[in-house]
Amino acid sequence: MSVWAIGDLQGCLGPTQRLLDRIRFDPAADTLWFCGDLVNRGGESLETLRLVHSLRAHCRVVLGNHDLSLLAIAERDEAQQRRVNADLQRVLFADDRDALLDWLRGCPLLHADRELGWMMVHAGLAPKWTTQMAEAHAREVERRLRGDGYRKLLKNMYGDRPDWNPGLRGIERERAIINILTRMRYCTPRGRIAVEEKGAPGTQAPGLYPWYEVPGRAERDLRIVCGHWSALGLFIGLGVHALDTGAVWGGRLTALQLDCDELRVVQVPGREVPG
Ligand SMILES: [Mn+2]
Repeated sequence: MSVWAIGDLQGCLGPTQRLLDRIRFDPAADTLWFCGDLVNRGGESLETLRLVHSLRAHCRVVLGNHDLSLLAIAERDEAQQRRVNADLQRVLFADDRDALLDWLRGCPLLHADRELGWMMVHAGLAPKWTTQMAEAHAREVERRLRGDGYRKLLKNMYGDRPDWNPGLRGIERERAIINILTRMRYCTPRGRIAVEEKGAPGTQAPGLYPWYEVPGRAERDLRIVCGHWSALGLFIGLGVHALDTGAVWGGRLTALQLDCDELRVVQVPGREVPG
C-alpha cells in the first residue's frame, strides 16, 4: 500500500502511463496524489483527463491554474470555445465533457492528510498562512465552485489583483485565494505575488522570494507537495516538495512516495517536444 504524489501532467498521456507502470501503481492498494494542471499543452489532455477520472476513486487531485482555466473556458459560448488551442478544444467538444468537467469542478484546491503528515496544493501558500488557514481558505472557494455561484466565480476569476488580505470579501477574496493556491511562485514579504516572474530562484527581481522562503513566513505543521513551477524543477527543502519537472516541455514527469520515511523519487522522460 503506497501513496505517491505526481507532478503536473499537462496532457502528457504517455509519460503518465509510463510513470504509473514504473511505480507499479496498483489501484486496489495504492493512492495517487496529482498536483494539478492535468491538462493543456501536452496534446493529449482529453485522454489524460479521462485516465485520471477513471482512477478517481484511487486518487486525490487538486486544481491547477490550467484546470481552472479549462473550466472557465467551458462556460463561454461555442464561438469562443472554438478559439482556444486544439488540445483544450478536444476536451471541450468531447462527448463525455460534462462528466469530466463536472468531476473536475468538484476537485479541491488543497488536500491535507494529517495522519499521513502531508498537504498538497498546486502552487503555494501566502507567507502568513498556516496549514489550517490555507485549508479554511481553500474550502471557501471550493464551496463556491460546487454551488450555484460557480459560473459567476469562473467568469470573474481572472486578474492579478487584489493582493490577499483577510478583510477581502466576495469575488475579490476568492480570486486572491485562487491566485495564491494556483499561481504563486515568488512574492514579497507582504505576500504580493509577482505573477510575471517564472524563472529559477536567483533570476527574480530584488525584494522577491520563493513563496516557501519568505522571511517571517508562518510555521507549517505538514510537509507540502506542490507543482506549477517547472523552472524550479524537483526541489525538496524547507518542508516543501516541488514536483513540476516540466514533462510538457520535454523535461521529466516525477513521482514522490509520501508514505515512507526515506523519500523515494521516480522519474520518467516527459513528452517529446516537436521540432
Ligand atoms: Mn500551473
